[in-house]
Amino acid sequence: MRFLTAGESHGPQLTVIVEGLPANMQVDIEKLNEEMYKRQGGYGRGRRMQIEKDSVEIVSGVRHGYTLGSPITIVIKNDDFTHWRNIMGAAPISEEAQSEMKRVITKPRPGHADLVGGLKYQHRDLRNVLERSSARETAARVAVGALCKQLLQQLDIDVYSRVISIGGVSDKAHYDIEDIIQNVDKNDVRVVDETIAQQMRDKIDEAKQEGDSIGGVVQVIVNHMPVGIGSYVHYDRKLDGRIAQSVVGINAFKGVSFGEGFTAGEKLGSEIQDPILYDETTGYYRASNHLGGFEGGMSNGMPLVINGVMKPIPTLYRPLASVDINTKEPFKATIERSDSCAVPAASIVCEHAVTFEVARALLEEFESNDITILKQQVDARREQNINF
Ligand code: EPS
Repeated sequence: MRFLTAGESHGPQLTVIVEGLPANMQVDIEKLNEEMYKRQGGYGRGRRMQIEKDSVEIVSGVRHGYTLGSPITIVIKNDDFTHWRNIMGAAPISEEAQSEMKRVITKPRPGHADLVGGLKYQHRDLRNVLERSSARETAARVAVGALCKQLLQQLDIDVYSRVISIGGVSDKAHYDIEDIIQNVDKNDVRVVDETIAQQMRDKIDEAKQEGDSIGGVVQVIVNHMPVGIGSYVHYDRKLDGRIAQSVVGINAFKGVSFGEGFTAGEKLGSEIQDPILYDETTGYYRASNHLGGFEGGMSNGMPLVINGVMKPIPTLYRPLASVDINTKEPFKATIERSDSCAVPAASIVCEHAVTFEVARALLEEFESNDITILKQQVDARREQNINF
């Protein structure tokens, strides 16, 4: 399975083509849209999300609610385009109109792709860079992940996400999956504990008042994963490795870890490996899950636990020093509309990025032209975990 996204932040639409999902899989468009709306929410988002209503339109590959096995095309309209029609249109414009055109950007923002992207692609209007490097693209990645989530649900695999920390305020406690399911969607910072949620909101308000932005850590959990997805035989088939690439490919993500992650480096071997046990009805399992469900780049049957860190968004109302590319003079002041914190939304993006990679690996592992045949094979693998 593969996908390609296209679209600029203030262009007419985002488009995604997904190829490789099995045929005869039920697709629930309302549920797809629920995931899309979740990404738009979260405390600390800016005004853009009041303009957009990200609902998907499927224009190929699904008929009467079921996949055909052919490429699926999803369109997400940018409602903000009505304000940008002249600036973002595809047709050529006169030189005069070009010189009068507002919103030409020559002042790169530190931490964004602006300067390096302009230099690399020879764009002297840095808008040509930021329109694509914008996190608007993550809406398309959520649409793909939401389709894959419906596939996983039909294979009894569930994916959840939550926020672990924002601006240093943490909710690192270990919760049962049920607690996570019951609480995070009710909460605009996507944490389980409401007291911590309020501390996070205060932290976001504080940053916003100071014209600053704030980052954090998110966690994704994949439950009821069959054993042996991914492979130890080559680095580029390791499922954790693929997930790492996908997560760090999300705008502003600077790192990824699995299970106990970097703290593993501080522990003894006996403290971090998960002892193997056996139960007659469920088969092999681990006494703990320090490794986050991965051994040798393969799922070991325990829940997958993936953590991702998002840096604070670089668009600041209190800008940092930079240099105008026309005058080469220092400046300190372009104010762009922005979010002060997008960590809750990023947890949804991360959830869907992981979902895609898990689905992709499953479809590689098993014969997957048809959903029923795929299900039979996944069930057979679960049986193997008992019979082996
Ligand atoms: C973004 C800047 C803001 C965010 C945008 C990402 O957009 P605008 O410049 O239009 O105010 O709202 O995020 C989205 C549009 C989205 O859908 O998440 C940026 O520079 O990355």
